[in-house]
Amino acid sequence: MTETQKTGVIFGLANKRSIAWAIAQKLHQAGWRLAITYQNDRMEQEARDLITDLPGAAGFMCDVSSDDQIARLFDELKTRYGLLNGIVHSVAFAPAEELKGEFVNTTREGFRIAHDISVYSLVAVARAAAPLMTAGGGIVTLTYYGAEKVVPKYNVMGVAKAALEASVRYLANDLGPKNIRVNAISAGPIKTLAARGISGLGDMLKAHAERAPLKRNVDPGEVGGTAAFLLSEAGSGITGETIYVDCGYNIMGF
Ligand code: NAD
Ligand code: 0WE
Repeated sequence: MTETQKTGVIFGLANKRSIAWAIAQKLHQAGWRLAITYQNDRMEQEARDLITDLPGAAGFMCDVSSDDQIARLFDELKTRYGLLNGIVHSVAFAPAEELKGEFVNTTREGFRIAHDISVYSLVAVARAAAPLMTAGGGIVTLTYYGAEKVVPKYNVMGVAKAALEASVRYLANDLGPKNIRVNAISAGPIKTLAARGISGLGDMLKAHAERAPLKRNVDPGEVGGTAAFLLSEAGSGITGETIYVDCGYNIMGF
């Protein structure tokens, strides 16, 4: 197994509800060797307890707002693994105040932070990873419908996700010649840490389940399965895309 085993790096594990964790489990089941990153020492214990459950997986700290930490992480990954086949970017952040009132009140600093953490980090990670992806590979990020239609209170995150989806296309063009594919998964709403603070999330989940063709909400395992598909040979012809894993919600006009 070892000589054909693929190695992947997953950014954005906070707890067992994280989409990153659902993706880690599916990739692990598919035979991948995993490096999993968490943001800081506050998240370390919970992340490490989970990572221990996946034999062969290793945990690393990386705050993606720091060029230094990204450089050090990839130095370490290069020493440890040499070659990388897949990257999962499951990171987003905007200051809490920005997800409360109206978008028109977005501050300069809130706009900057949202784009730095949620968008630029993908570009930085892709650039650092590409030299280690010498056999080609895949990069997957997570987006949300608020990128293309107004979702009240998603505000600057919607604008950041639009920039993220555009970044996926530009990265796909740059990295395609190296046989590195870059795609986004647009997931329906899921009750994770990043969603739990949102007032009215319960109502949103209910409305989503009522309007979606599948008449239910998406399961994080379904997002994980799609990430594993995109990073597998089965996804070899797909790049620059945003794939919806939302029980069909986005296709409805009314
Ligand atoms: P989560 O809170 O479990 O994951 C978000 C992660 O981002 C956390 O692990 C957090 O530590 C990390 N993060 C934030 N700032 C960081 C930084 N500076 N450096 C490194 N890591 C940082 O929540 P989630 O719902 O699993 O979110 C994962 C991704 O999925 C995000 O991009 C989110 O926008 C996207 N998404 C979520 C939903 C949803 O409804 N939950 C729907 C569609 C897309
Ligand atoms: O991308 C997200 C959430 C991203 C997020 C969440 C938080 C909460 C805590 C980014 N930054 C922060 N900052 C914090 O301080 N989702 C797709 C989930 C989500 O968030 C919403 C949603 C949905 C869905 C916010 C408003 C409306 C809907």
